[in-house]
Amino acid sequence: TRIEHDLNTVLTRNELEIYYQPIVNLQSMTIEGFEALLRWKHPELGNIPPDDFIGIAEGSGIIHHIGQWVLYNACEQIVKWNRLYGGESEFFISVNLSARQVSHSNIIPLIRDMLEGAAFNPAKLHLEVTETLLITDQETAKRNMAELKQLGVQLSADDFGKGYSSLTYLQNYSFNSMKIDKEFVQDMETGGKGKRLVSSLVRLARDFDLSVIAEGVENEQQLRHLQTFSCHYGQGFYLCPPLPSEDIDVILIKGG
Ligand code: G
Ligand code: G
Ligand code: MN
Ligand code: NA
Repeated sequence: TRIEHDLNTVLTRNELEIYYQPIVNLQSMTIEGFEALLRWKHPELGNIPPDDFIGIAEGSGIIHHIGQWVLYNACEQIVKWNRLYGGESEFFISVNLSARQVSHSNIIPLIRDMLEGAAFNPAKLHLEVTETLLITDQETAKRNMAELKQLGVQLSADDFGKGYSSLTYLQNYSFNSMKIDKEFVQDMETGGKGKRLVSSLVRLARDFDLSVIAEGVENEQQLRHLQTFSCHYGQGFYLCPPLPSEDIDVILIKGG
């Protein structure tokens, strides 16, 4: 296909861009970190969302090159923001890893080299993984996750609750944080059990000593509910959409 073909030159043609979405502390309402979200600006097809090409990139193996590119660029960006606006507490950067990346033999040296080269505080690198991806090659994934943890980076359970066997998943991998999937956050309004589901997830996270991030916060009411549940962090269009780095600069210059 066209996408498959053009993916091969996406890096040499410099067509990828990282958008950054602030992750906000819901108590202080200040930005503490950012999620890096990949965007492909195709010269003819326009913006291609990651869901339309990540899977294909995994199939062809080019995901490893793309993943390395995201990691290096996102970390370079956060080092810059920390130097300019970080103050005493540094911002963290949260990067998505796909299945193929987590179970690839190269992931450990890749991240180790990146951390050393950038003189980057490993605890400020959060790696987001989804449970569906870890069931494909469990043994390697498990070993690599343990080694990543040894490097001092933080592991985040992305889209939590969407798959199955979520509780085994929390037991098998030593996550530092849980991201509550946006579907649950959106369901809080529809009445029924939506609110109770989210408050249970927040409590579950706390019981496992995980920090908890609610995704897809789209309005004031959702924000209030999450604050009532003492959810640590929020992320979503109501707080701030994913933006190009120049736009984040403007926000940080104004003081968040
Ligand atoms: O930004 P958006 O909602 O369109 O992202 C869609 C999906 O693409 C999300 O599930 C996200 O995890 C994934 N994604 C975004 N950026 C990256 C990336 O750099 N690497 C990988 N593997 N997935 C990404
Ligand atoms: O799957 P993952 O959680 O990694 O990806 C996050 C996705 O959610 C990104 O594609 C991002 O663009 C999208 N996103 C961020 N904020 C909101 C929001 O408030 N509502 C919705 N529907 N999507 C959001
Ligand atoms: Mn994510
Ligand atoms: Na994801």
